[in-house]
Amino acid sequence: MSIKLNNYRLKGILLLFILTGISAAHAEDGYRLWLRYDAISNKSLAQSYRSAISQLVFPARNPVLDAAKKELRSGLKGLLQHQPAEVKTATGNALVIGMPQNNSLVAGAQFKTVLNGLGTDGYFIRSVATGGKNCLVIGANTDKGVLYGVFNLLRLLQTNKPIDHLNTADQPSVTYRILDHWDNLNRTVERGYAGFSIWNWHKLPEFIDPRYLDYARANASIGINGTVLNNVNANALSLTNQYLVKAAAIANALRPYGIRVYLSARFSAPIEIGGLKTADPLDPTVKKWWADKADEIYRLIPDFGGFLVKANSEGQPGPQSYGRNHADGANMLADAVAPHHGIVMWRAFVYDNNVPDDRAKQAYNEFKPLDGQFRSNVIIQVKNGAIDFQPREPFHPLFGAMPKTALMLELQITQEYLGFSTHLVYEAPLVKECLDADTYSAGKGSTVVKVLTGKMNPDLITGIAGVANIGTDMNWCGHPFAQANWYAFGRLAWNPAQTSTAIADDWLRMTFSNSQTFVADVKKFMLQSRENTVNYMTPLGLHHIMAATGHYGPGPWDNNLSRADWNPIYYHKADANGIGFDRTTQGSNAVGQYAPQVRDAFNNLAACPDIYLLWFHHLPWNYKMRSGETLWNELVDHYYRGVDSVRAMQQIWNRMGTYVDSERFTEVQQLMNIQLNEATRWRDACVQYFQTFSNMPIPAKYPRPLHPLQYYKDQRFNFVPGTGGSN
Ligand code: BDP
Repeated sequence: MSIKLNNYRLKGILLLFILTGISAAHAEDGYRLWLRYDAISNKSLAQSYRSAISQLVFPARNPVLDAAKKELRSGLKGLLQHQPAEVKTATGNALVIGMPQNNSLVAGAQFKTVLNGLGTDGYFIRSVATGGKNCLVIGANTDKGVLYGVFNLLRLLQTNKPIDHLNTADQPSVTYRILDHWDNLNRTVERGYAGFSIWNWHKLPEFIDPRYLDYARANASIGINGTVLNNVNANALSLTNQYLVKAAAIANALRPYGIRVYLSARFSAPIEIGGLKTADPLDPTVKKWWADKADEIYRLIPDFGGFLVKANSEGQPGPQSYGRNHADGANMLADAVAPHHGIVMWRAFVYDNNVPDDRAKQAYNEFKPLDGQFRSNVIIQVKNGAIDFQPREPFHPLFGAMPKTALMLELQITQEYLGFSTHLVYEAPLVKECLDADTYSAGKGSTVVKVLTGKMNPDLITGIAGVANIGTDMNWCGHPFAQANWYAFGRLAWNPAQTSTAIADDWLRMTFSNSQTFVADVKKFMLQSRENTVNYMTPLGLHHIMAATGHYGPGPWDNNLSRADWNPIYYHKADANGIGFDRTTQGSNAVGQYAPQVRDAFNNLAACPDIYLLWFHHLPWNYKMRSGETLWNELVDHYYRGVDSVRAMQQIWNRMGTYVDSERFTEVQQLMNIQLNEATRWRDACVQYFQTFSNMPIPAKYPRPLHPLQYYKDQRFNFVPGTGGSN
């Protein structure tokens, strides 16, 4: 008896050991992102996958194909607990992967047409019966296409999709799909909320942090093919040989995953590191300096992507400092990289405190007259809205207004204005709102996405950029759900037609669980989450009312920064008569920058959507809304609704413990508590502040604010992340 008991005890200890071993190997700290590759729990499904992929034909003779093969092998091993036999020619059910030049099946006549339409990055996946066996073929014209195809197959397995009758072909809708890192050489990250920069400049070039490879894998899995390593507020030192050698080491690490490296270039670098007296773009010595610099860079990084430039904006130097315009500056750099097939991404985020005009109008005013004057390897990088990555903005009027100029969309993945990394905000709906907006620039249906994807002018290069939310935090993005924004960015850059729902669905399955209940419930609140945040921060078209310093929390009363257009009161214009920025034809006439149909829709109160109301109109507090309520009551209602929806989200999440590992479950719970507190602060601060102008009561049905207005005004937050350590 006692021997038996000991035996049980031993077995128990052994079991415990194995279990802890397993969980330690897979500590769910979020590091694995959406590439977790845990065994598929549905046994019969896993078995059917195994028998469909009993053999593998995958000749891999270069670094990109090697990377794809390695990923496939580790994915299959994890998901199916199985390694298919590798064969030269399939003799059973097989996965056959290749390009026409290295695989006779892919080279066959049946795939000619599909391959012709795939371009460089596309791929097809097709189930075919050949010689009595079933083969699943992934084919592409290039190794990169193969890489993307492999990741797509893995996604199908990870999300438990059928793979027996596949017939898909896919290719990206834009050429340049880029992450912009606002990372400084000292490893602080401007507007970064997930730790320090992942680029370890001090230890480069010798030390290649394994994170670089996982970063590359994650990006390749969603189709991202470029990364700008350094902040747009650039330090000229990043263009010195000392740092270029380090950038080259990163480029080498990322290359097998199809990712090219770009650098933000400080326009005055010829003076700062080149010893020249001027950075005038028309000066021959300056031109030569940049041409030589480009040659030097390409010697170190043969596939260097090009430059990103923030010029004459927020104190950055630029061509205007020399009486030249943006085209002069961009073209000079474009000429320097053109012989190497590089591009210049020139930002349109410009506004000038000395120009007594609505900030929302200034980018258009400066860039529109230059339409058609940029070199063909220049792409103008335009933020989704005309102010600055706000929780909600109408689309930027430059989209559609420069038909002869390549424009790329700039999005902000990092949540500078969306609650940093403590608020759960799924950004795909925000992105879609911009992509689907109709510019009417060439009649109905001239959507932003058509402009971006070259449908309006096929001669132009195309791209989408997102400001990264990545740092050294173990889970990369600070909030487990912030990973969804990195993920969704890549998926939408690849294919803007995908829905927010479909992307959330995939991400949840890959990141957490394939359980129907889990996916359905959590997806629902993800899709709602951005609207929640708009409600408790900036409802009805309000914008830029966050605390002026550090942009953390509400600060609608702030009015002490040196520039008028950095202060919240500039934007909400609340007074005894009402609230909102009059951008109508009677006001700043920012509406006049849109095509007539859009202009009229925004200009006329009867047509202006409620979501943009106070963006375009200054209205009295008792203005009667569509709902029949006064503007004041409706504003208050949005703030309260926003907070309530955070609570609703918490309630759903609290039921999800059985589907999620305890680490991430608890982490999200704790972050949601922070979000609830901060949302409540936003609500109570804003409602009471605006009440000082409206002099109208908070309707009795709502709970009273937790503290008086002065309490919120008096709060100071030191060391807010993302400000480079300056406060
Ligand atoms: C603003 C950020 C600032 C950036 C700027 C930009 O607050 O840190 O430098 O955008 O895009 O939103 O250049």
